[in-house]
Amino acid sequence: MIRGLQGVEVLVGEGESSQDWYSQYHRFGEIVRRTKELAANHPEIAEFVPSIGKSVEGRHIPVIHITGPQLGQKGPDGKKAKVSSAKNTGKPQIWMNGGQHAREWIAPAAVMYMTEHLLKGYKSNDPKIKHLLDKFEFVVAPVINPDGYEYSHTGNRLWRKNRRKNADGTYGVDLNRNWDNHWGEGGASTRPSATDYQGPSVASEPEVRACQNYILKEMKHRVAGIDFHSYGDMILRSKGWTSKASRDESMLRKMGADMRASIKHAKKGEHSVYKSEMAAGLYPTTGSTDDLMSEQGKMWGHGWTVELPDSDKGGHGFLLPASQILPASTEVHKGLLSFLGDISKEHDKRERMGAEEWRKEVADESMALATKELDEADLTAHLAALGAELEAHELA
Ligand code: 0X9
Ligand code: ZN
Repeated sequence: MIRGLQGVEVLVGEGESSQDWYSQYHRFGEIVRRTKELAANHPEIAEFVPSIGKSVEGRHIPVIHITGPQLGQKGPDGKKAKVSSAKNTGKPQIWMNGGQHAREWIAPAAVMYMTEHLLKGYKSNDPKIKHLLDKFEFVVAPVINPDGYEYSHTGNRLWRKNRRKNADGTYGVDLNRNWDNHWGEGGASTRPSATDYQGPSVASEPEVRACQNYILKEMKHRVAGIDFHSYGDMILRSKGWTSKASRDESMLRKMGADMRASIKHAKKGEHSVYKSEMAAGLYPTTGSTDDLMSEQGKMWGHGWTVELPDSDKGGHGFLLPASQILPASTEVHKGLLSFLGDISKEHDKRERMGAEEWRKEVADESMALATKELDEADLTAHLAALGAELEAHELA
């Protein structure tokens, strides 16, 4: 209970009227303004990057870097930081983004909430958050599809894609089908008018190129990432382009289950029940963010997709009422802390064992898990056959 109260204090005690800010959805400009303001109010632990690239219509896509203070401290690479900066500190980096799909308004809102909680938690000496920020550097992009997001406010509330003018006169590429991972291999449409149009070529969209370049070129110490969407209450792990399990399945499954459990326990009686599953279990897609982070990005903690809820009781689809922003954000924030706690443990283990040994252990555990499941499936099939045989015998 005390911990719960502390959370509230962090939000109310800051003079930025946080509770109010999360009582409505905001336009892109306001989200950028607030991100900048949050960074300015926490200069020792945050750095606002105004643009990692521009959208089709020319909007700048900003990110915020967040980490424990660096001045004069030795980073994990043994080098002393020359200036106080929250950017490129040498610490393991975690990417988070919202707003890849325009209409999924809860994603930018929840990402802002989590960002704010990391900053304010550090300031108020929350031990868990302090530990995480001292250890990791976060790179957060609240809205990576600003044109689509704006259009969902001004044109069509249910718009999903960006605002590219396609060759046939229709609009929009589904950004989450356009990334440089197995692009064009299925699970996406080649029809420009389709909501899941993959685009004319791989990474054809400037929004995708901006994020992809930043992740692959600027984030040299990337270890994990989460792409927030809605809706469906889901924690989606690798892989997304094929239903073949990842060689890291044992670790991923545990992380997903832990995250799910911590959301379930976020607030007694008033939580969403998330499912934890392989992304391709929902449906396989190609050209998606999560797989790019795991594969091209080689993040050992993988790329994930989280599908936020469509209400406490279900039924609003993408039109989650603004009154649900805080409940949905609070619980997913608990999930994020669990996710980061697990990443932190694995990180320590990996440092202790060495990357190669660690990788081997995770792969061995995953293999054992698969074998056990095969055995169990065999046993189930065997028992079923036996049952049928007995039944036939009885009937005879
Ligand atoms: O289809 C998507 O892009 C995501 N779902 S949504 O309803 N928000 O559109 C899920 C993507 C999951 N990841 C992969 N399949 N790779
Ligand atoms: Zn989505």
